[in-house]
Amino acid sequence: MRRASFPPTRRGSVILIVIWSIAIAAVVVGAAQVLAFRQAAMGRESIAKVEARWAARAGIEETIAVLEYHTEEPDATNARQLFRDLETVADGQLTSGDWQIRHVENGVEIKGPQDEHAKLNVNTVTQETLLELDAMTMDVADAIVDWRDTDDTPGMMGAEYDFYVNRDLGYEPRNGPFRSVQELELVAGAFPKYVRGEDQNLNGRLDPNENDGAASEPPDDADGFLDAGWSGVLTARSTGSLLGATGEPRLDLREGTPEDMQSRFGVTAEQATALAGFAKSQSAKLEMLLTQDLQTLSTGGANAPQRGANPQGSSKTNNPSSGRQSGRSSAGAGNQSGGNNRVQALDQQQLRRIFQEGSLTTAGAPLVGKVNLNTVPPAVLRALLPDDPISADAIVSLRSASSSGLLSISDLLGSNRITPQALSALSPVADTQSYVFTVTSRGRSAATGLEVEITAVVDRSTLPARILEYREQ
Ligand SMILES: [Ca+2]
Ligand SMILES: [Ca+2]
Ligand SMILES: [Ca+2]
Repeated sequence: MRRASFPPTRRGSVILIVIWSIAIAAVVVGAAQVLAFRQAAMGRESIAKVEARWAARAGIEETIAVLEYHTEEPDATNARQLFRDLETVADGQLTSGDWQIRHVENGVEIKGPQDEHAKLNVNTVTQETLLELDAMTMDVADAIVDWRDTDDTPGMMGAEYDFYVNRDLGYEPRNGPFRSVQELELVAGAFPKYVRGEDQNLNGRLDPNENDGAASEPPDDADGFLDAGWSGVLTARSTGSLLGATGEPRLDLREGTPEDMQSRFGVTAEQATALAGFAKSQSAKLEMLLTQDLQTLSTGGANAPQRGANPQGSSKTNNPSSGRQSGRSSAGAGNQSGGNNRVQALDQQQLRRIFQEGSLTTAGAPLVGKVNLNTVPPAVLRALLPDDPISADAIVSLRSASSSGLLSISDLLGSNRITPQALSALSPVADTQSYVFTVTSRGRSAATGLEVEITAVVDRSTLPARILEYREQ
């Protein structure tokens, strides 16, 4: 038997070719593997991102569902229920991930969305109240008012059209309402360090870069508390609502018949007629019922000047329905309010229902976003009542003493430590309802821990609730 054999040199070159082939194959396989791993990793990451994103989104949806439920089926006897229900959906889990909704109160993160009605509305806040804010100066307060007022006349130290144009800033003052708190940064002197404080991304949460001292932007004091600057106390989002505390459209005292008022407010026929008589006056405002008695108001007392601040102004006086009212009121007024019989004063329950279910609007006037007396931080309350800290503190103790919270601004009449002046100052800007919330929901993928955050500003003053702003990061 003869074994096939090659000459030594040929054998060597074959071995070399084989080794080379193996080497090349190894390189090719290796490269393919790296590519495959990279693609798989990318795939895993994008799956994780989708999981985290949908978890965050689920938190937003759950919150919207709670907000809409409370608009449709409000609990008029408990001002805290909405907030309790929001807290129960602040954490949630899906099979592929979970979410967390938090906001900051006194620098500390707590469960649930941010109530925009815990802040002052930058479109109605007075210059005096602005000056109570940290780091606010007279020139900036004036410039903020100039930015939103319709005229081109600068306040004492303010800034109007000429200021912005002369400095070639590329924009002019809006001369209309601020649309967001970010817009404040366009105002002369309102630098981001004041507007945002440490909350650089304006999500109402303390992010790692906002708590590391000078290591990264923004500068912060690394103390574990979020100082959100003016964005923590000012909002452009809060709004009023045409719906009352029971979910029915509010009854306008100028439109409703005495019979309507009797059934909605639980007042007597006599009181209803007096209310209609009071509402006839163009200068009548609902809050006058807090500080003056119905008898005085129904016999022309509404024309007396009112004490206290009135940031909305009362210049708009045209009312297209005045003809209808006078016809209606003359039908009811003949028998009672003209005579000398004193109209019975409104009791606390009646006042509460009038403030919960009634309105006294000027045609065309915008719905004012008011602070919610149940959620407004004590410091903001004191900014609204700078000369009257005793009343401010009395409001805080009154609300803490009640398990259901304050149900109407008229509940403040229950404390003799709250002065009538404080009531007059607060009544145009304070209420006991919240309609707009900023929901910052952080979703996390269960498999990889990757996080996606969604911030949505939700307005529940009408149904369906509207998303006013939506950001993802
Ligand atoms: Ca202006
Ligand atoms: Ca932040
Ligand atoms: Ca800090």
